[in-house]
Formats: sequence, structure tokens, C-alpha cells
Amino acid sequence: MSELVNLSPEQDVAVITIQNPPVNALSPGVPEGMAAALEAAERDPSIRAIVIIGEGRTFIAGADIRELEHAAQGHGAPPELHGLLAQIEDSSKPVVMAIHGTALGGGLEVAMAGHYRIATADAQLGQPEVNLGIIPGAEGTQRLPRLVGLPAAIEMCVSGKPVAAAQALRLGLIDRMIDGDLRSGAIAFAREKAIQPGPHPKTRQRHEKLGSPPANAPLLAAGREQARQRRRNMAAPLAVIDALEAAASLPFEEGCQKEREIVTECLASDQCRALLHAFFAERAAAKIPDLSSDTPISDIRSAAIVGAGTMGSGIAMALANSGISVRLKDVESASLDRAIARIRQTYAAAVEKGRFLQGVMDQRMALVHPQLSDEGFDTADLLIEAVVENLALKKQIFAGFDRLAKPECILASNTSTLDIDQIAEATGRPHKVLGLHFFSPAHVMRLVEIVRGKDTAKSVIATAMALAKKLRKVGVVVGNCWGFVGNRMMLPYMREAQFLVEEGATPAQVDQALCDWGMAMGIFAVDDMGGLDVQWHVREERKAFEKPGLRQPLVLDELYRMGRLGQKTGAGWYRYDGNRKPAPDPEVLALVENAARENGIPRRTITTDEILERSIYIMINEGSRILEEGHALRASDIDTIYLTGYGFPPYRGGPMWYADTVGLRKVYRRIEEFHSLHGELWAPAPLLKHLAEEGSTFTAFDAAKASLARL
Ligand code: 3H9
Repeated sequence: MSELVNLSPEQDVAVITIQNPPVNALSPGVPEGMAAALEAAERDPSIRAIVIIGEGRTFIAGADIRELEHAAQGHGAPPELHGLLAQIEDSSKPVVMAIHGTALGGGLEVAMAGHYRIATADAQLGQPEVNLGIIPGAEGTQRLPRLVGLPAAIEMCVSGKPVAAAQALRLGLIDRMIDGDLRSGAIAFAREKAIQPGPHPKTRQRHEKLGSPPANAPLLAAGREQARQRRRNMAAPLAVIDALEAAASLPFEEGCQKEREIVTECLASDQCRALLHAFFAERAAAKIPDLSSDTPISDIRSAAIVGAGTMGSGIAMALANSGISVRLKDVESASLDRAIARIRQTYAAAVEKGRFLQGVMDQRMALVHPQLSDEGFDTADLLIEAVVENLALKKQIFAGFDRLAKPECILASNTSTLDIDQIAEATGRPHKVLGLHFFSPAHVMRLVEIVRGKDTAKSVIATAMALAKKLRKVGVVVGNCWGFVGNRMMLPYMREAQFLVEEGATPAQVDQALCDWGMAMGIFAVDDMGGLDVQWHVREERKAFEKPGLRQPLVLDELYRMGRLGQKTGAGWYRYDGNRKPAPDPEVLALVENAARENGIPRRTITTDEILERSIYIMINEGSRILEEGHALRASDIDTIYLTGYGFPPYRGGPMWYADTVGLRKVYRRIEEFHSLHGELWAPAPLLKHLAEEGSTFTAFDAAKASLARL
């Protein structure tokens, strides 16, 4: 046994407890400890059954992802669990897996080798490996379809989404749900099974749900189509179907061999390395170097929002979804009516799709209180301003917050670009003020930029991070500069796309290139969705921060003047039909050609490579400046922001990781070339130049900074 695994006999039942906090990952020592405990239980004649359970908040959340990372970097092989799984399955005594929290990846694979599985109602079971660019590599692709059938196995492995215990029971993945104490329930269940005549079911020997080749062929074809559409450009979701096909067509051992080959190939891929980076980047963002673990955190139980527009109502839903009571204030009752209708419609659609029950919708609706007054502002734990981007108006609202709020209340602005310190100046308590920049739609998008002003108290930042976690979002602390991190990088990206169009591309060509590369949406489609009026105002305001005479896009003004404001007016960069489907518009092309002619810009053929380099490298360059100025704590924080808030393809790891994979020398060289061709907007960021000349990477930059912080 080891410290990581405990064996305790409960009369005739051996309870093997995994104790590897925080998530009982199968780190080195855990499989070995389990094997030793199983052997001891097998040898002990007084033991009639075995229970395997996790200590703390969860069963086993999977293989140790650090180990996978080492293997992906070429240091060592992936964890090997074959021997342990066979030992569990071949045990002469019934082995019961007692699941609470999460049984994910290798955790579910271990569970499926048991003879029986029981779970608490809140348990989640899944094979999320594709999210890390691999496939289940510990025989999961071979056992899962034997338990749940091919269609459900395809769905679980391609989506990577876990199923809740009730569904797992329906699918045959677990045998029973347990009310009350799991450990004692598992012991009782194990005794029940011990007296049943053997043999106890071995998953690997089951075939009844595997179907026949002719019946499976269309299921596999549909699965591959689903993988191509839902996980665009990703290799692992397609590869996992090859392994599932092997389960249905080959003997178990041969299927396992095939799975092993595929997982080894996946682990050696750029996609896998990028996705592993994304996993750890997201967790690293939660660590703020100057915030100690004892920084006080207040519990946010009630909030009030000023501004019932799209953002205000989205934030209200995000809060209500986590059980926080929220007052939604606006100056016009018509705005409130629209907001409540929007919220009700969103929830009703979720109920219709089966995401949650009507009762849950009713509870959430009851938490949102529309109002024209400031009632309840004096007792709220958090006040959020979500009005239009107008500094004077925001300052006025914050002055009101200052008069009304209780001393411990946190005052947040949802500004996407403005100066938090100036907003804080309108109050007598700037230490309580910060930015909480949600992304639209705020109840869906995972990112929240947490903007730290010069006076924001550490406890306010810590509370905001805890709130983001409670809302199941990803909080990333950013500095107070124009546009913070995300929008500051977005502006040059949008601008460059417009220059490309002036020089000869079309909006549809640019968008197609970006989508094919993996962006969730093309930049012109994004612009039309956000509204060209918003973009126009942002650009006008931004001019105050820029040197006069810089190249400005030519056509945006004209579209704005024509009232082509994007989706909301049925036309912007594209023309929209009733289903909001964008269609290229010759009128826009004529405007562009005209503007280019008048301004002496020769039009030429623009290649896909040029579109991609100019769009992505301009972001990387701005990201480098942000990093150098300290407005992002790490390059990986910038990646997390782009992955969780801006539709950057996860398998490319975020813009800064992507730059590392291209090679900073190459990126820098191209930026230099663009600088000489296109002028000052392409001036290389000094940090990028420095790292490129040193042959270094952003990853190395982050690591060096982290080790300095530890000194
Ligand atoms: C797999 O199993 C492959 C197999 O098929 C075999 C192949 C051969 N390993 O997320 P949190 C750390 S692939 C190592 O903030 P939560 C995490 O880094 C794996 N570490 O907590 C963090 O560390 P730190 C399949 C892990 O409560 C801390 O735990 N499994 C692992 O919000 C807390 O994490 C998965 O993909 C791990 N497996 O969420 C599950 N998991 O404090 C991945 C977590 O130092 N994990 N850590 O920053 C999750 O989805 C979430 O962590 C979980 C908890 C839902 C479990």
C-alpha cells in the first residue's frame, strides 16, 4: 500500500480508499497502491467483497494530466493501467466502485473494470480525453461501448461531456444510485453481491450491446460526421471513433492494442500539446502571485445590476444560475420588460431542450427582480454597472453606488474598454471598485476579465475570482489599460482585417480563411453581431490614445453613416436574411473598391496565408506589449482569455502558445516585414523582438517569471 491508497477491512468487506487530493488523479503511486491493496484483499480469507472509493470531494478524476504532459513532450510513456484493470476485473471477489463527485477519464476506466458501479445522485461520469487532444487510453474505448452501446459511447467520447448519475443508470453505466452515505451504501451493496452466486460480470466479456458490423456502419459514419462538425479540425474526436469501431469489430485484447496505438499517436500531436497547455493555463490564471491563500473572501449572496440591456440581463442570468439573488434596474420600464422577456425566453428554450426542468427555471426567474428604483442597493453584496460605454454616465452611476451601498459592498463596472481608476474616482472607496468584464452572451461565455484598478483591494480581487468560480466561469485578472487584454488585442485584429479588404480581399474571404483555420467566427461576422455602431464608437474613442496620422480603415465610417449597423439592421459587412444568415453583399464590395481607388490603394490578390499571418500576428504583437507592460500576468493568461472569450481554436492553444509553435523568430521576422510594408501599426513589440533574438518562447518567459516570483 502507499500513503495514496488506504485499505481498511470492514468485517468481511475490504474498503480501498484513494486519497490523492485534490481530485484523486491516478498519479504515480496510486495504481501501484491500488494493486497492492487488491492483492491483500484477495489473499485475506475473511474478505468476501471489495469496495473502491475516493476520499474527499471526488472519486478519481482521471490519469494525472502532468504525467500526460511529460509523455506529450516526449519524456516517458503514457500511464499504463492494463495490469491493474485486469487485476480488478479478474478478482475472485466482487469489486464495487463507489462513485461520488467525478469519475472522469482514467477514473471511469478504472470504474468500468469493476464488477459493479454505484453512484451518488450528483456524481458525473465521463470520458473527457478529447478535450485534451487524446482518446481514452486505459481501455475506456473498449469497455464503454460494452456497457452503454455504441451510440451512447460515441456521444460521450466525441463530446467529452460527462453524464449525470441518473442518465448513467439509464445507460447501464452504473448499477444503482445511492441515497445517503456512499461508503456504507457501498459496503451493504458489496455484501449483497458477495452472497450472489458468481461469476461476477466482467465488462470485457460482454458483447450484447456491441451490435453487428452492418448495423454499426451508419452509426459510425454519423459519429464521424458529428465529430467533424462539432469538433471542427480536431483529430482526437475522429480518432476515438476508430477505437470505438475496433471495440465493436475486434476481440477485446486486439481492440486494446488498437486503442494504445491511437492514444500514443494523439499524445505526440501538436493539438494534444496545445490542449494540455490550455488546461493548465486555465488553472494557472486562478493563481494571483500577490494574493495569499488567507486573503479574505466575502460570500456574494445578493447583487444589483444597473442597465437591463443585453449585458445586464445576461449577467443577471449568470448570477441567478448560481443561486444569487439579483435586482435588475433600468430607467425605463420598457427596457425592464424586454429584459425579463429575454431572460424568460432563454430559460424556456433551455427547458424545452431538456437542459433543466421547469422547476429550476421557476427558481431562477424568482431570483431576478426587475425594478426602476434603488431598492435593495443598500443591502446588496455586489453592485454592477452595465450601461453603455460612456465614462461620464458610468461615473455618475458609481457616485450613486457610493451613496447607497453598505461599506463592505463591492462595486463593479462591466466596461469593456474604459479606465477603472477614473470610474473609481467617482467614489470615496476606490479600494472596493474593480472591473468585471463579462462577455456576451454573459450567461454562456465562460470568460470574465477581472480588472484591477490601482487601488483595488486584494480581498476584492480574491472575492471576484471566487465569484467567477461560483458562476462556473473563468476569471482572469488583467491590468487597467484601454480595452484590457481581450479588446485591446481585438481592435488591431479588426482593423487589419479591414485593411486586407481594402487591399483586395473580401470580407467573406477573410472570414472563410479564419474559420477554416479554426476561429469560431470570422471577424466581419463578429463585427456585424456586435454592431458596427459599437465598433465605430470604440474606434473614435481609441483615436485619443493613438498617434495622429495612423492609417485608419476607410469603409467603416461609410457603413455607419448608411445605417448598416450589422445583424440588428439586416445589413453590415454582410446582408442578412430572416434567419440572420450572412450573405456577401456587392454593395459593400463596391464601397470598398471605391474607397481604395480614392485613397490610391492598389487592389491585388490576397492569399489565405497573408490573411492568417496579418490577422493572427497583429494580435500576438499587441499581446506581447500587454505582457511586457504587466497588464497580463502571464502569456498563458492571454491564451486563456482568447480561448474562453474570443472563440480562438482550443487546439491551437491561444495566440501566444500558437506564436511559440510557429517560432518567435519567424513571427518576428514577418512582423518586421509587415512593418516595412504597412507602417507604424506593425512596429514590433520590444518583448517579442527580445524573445525572438534570444531564441526563446512565451512559455519560457512565463516559467522564468514564475520562478522569480517564488524566490
Ligand atoms: C485521462 O484520464 C487519460 C486516460 O484515458 C489514460 C490515458 C493513458 N490530473 O479544475 P480544478 C488539478 S486524461 C492532474 O481547479 P474543480 C488541477 O490542475 C484525464 N491534476 O478543480 C488543479 O490543480 P492546481 C481525464 C488535475 O473542482 C486542481 O486539480 N480527466 C487533474 O474546478 C483542482 O482542479 C480530466 O480531463 C488531473 N486529472 O474541477 C479531468 N484534474 O490547484 C480534468 C484536476 O494546482 N479535471 N487537476 O491548479 C477537471 O475537469 C476538473 O479539474 C475537475 C475538478 C472537474 C475534476
